[in-house]
Amino acid sequence: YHELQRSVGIIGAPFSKGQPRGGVEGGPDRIRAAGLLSRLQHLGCAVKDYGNLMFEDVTVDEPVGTVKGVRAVGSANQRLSEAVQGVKRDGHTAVMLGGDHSLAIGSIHGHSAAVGELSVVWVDAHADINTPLTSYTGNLHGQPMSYLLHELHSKIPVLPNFSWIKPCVSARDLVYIGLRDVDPAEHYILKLLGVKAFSMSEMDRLGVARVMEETCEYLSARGRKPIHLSYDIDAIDPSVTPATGTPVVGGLTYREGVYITEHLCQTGLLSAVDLVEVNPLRGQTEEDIQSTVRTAVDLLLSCFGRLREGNHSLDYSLPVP
Ligand code: HAR
Ligand code: MN
Ligand code: MN
Repeated sequence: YHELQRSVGIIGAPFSKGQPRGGVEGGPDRIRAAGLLSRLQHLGCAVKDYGNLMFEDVTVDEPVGTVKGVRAVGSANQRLSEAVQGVKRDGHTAVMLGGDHSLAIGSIHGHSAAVGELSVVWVDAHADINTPLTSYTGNLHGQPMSYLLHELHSKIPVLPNFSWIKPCVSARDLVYIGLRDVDPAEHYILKLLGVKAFSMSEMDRLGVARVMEETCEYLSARGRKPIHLSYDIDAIDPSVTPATGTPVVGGLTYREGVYITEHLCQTGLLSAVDLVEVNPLRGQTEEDIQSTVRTAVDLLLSCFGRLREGNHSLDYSLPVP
């Protein structure tokens, strides 16, 4: 089992204006405080922490139609896109710690600007593919994929601070895993575009091993493009990861959640990872928060080679008495 030396560039994105609940901006620091960096280094990764992004204060940000926080989200994501491009140019696998899931706009945009065509694996209870015109809530964290897909470009109105966003993902290069709370318009879009989706029903029918086999088969049939993994912590069951803004019952077990990242790691194609929607203010107890944060760290470690069977470095040798 050859362990290649991976290098990881971490960007903190303490941003919450893609949704109404405060606290999710505390995700990056909580995840770091749980030992992410040192544990990645113990795995043999070279780690560079780019720190937390500073976002422009957008003071006047009236809703555009029903959509809230448009200017703030547009501007924050433009910054994030540039930061991700920098991390990719430095040669690292990019890790973006959110923050809410509207940040996938900048993360995927920047990733694609740096490396070209991508495969996107979106692990989430939600499809986050509402257009600004279909969203019931007006929350931008329920919409990021709609701005990124070529096929939806003609359905996206002009929005302030969004003009820099160019669609960069094809519907055929997108796979969803874990869906269980999908709005009617989102369901229509998934069917219309023929997006590959493994909802929790498929997880029940096929099991996680087949879901991951089929995911990777499907993606590799379209060429071995770099993979962008966008992992919303609410994909995991709220009994394990309760500290998140929009928990939905019936989610992935811890084991299924980790299997997904172990499997994607083995492809050797993971090129950027988002870990979003950890909200330390949404837990009822400190244990709720810790369980959520610990799971987030474990997901990231298995993206970078941690195996449940155990690991050892190439130069390990037994002590001689
Ligand atoms: N579909 C709903 C909306 O558009 C709910 C989105 C829920 N938010 C997330 N995203 N956590 O994964 O607002
Ligand atoms: Mn999401
Ligand atoms: Mn979600």
